[in-house]
Amino acid sequence: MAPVRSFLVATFLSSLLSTATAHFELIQPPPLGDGNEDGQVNGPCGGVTVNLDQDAKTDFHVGGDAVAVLLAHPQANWLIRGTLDPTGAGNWTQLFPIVMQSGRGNFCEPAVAAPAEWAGKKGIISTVCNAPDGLLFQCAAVNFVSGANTSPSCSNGSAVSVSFTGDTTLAALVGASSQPSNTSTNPTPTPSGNSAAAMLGGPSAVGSFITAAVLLLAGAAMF
Ligand SMILES: *[C@@H]1O[C@H](CO)[C@@H](O)[C@H](O)[C@H]1NC(C)=O
Ligand SMILES: *[C@@H]1O[C@H](CO)[C@@H](O)[C@H](O)[C@H]1NC(C)=O
Ligand SMILES: *[C@@H]1O[C@H](CO)[C@@H](O)[C@H](O)[C@H]1NC(C)=O
Ligand SMILES: [Cu+2]
Repeated sequence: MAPVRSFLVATFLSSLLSTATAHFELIQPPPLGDGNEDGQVNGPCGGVTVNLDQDAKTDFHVGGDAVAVLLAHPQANWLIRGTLDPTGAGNWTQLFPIVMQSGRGNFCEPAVAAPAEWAGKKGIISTVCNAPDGLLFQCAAVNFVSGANTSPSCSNGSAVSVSFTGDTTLAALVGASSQPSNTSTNPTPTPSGNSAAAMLGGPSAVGSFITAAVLLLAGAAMF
């Protein structure tokens, strides 16, 4: 390996190590809490006590609205869930299939839907990150409103790729009705030429795990 190249690799690796303690941020809807990441290991809401009567709330359209996060780890799985339970203690409903993010940076899912009957009620949107250092939690207090947000303003980081995945740890954090009936076996992924984006647009998650793995290996091979 040429000296310049090994220097670049060393610089890259040390930058990885220096950010290894960072977790994630919920960007949209605006999160509860003071942004202190130390509490994030505590469920259900990152150590924040929720008070839906007093907490500042933003509107969340049950027909589809944006959930955006910033991941400081190179890879993690995401669960997006919601509840009307004013404490966040339970009754969590899964609002989007579990996905794996590869690459640090922003992930924005612009059309996360909630049950239609939640419109007109207050509740909590929560993102749970299954990261290399464990489960990490953040919550947002919202007013669920009818309709869909047709102009969500958030974007994906250029280094970020996202694909459907299975994660029994995350699946266990939502109610039985929204869990897969059988989490002991995952369907065998089959290779696919579709991009992760195309797969996220449709119901088929098959092959996304392999897609993500290939992308990771391709990234590693560059060094
Ligand atoms: C949880 O959901 C059940 C069924 O919808 C409901 O009866 C119960 O009151 C809910 N509990 C809380 C704390 O919201
Ligand atoms: C889960 O799926 C496997 C394979 O299809 C099956 O053998 C097993 O009985 C299922 N378990 C449950 C609890 O449904
Ligand atoms: C971000 O990427 C995911 C996965 O490809 C995609 O579903 C989503 O629509 C993208 N977000 C935006 C704002 O384009
Ligand atoms: Cu972390």
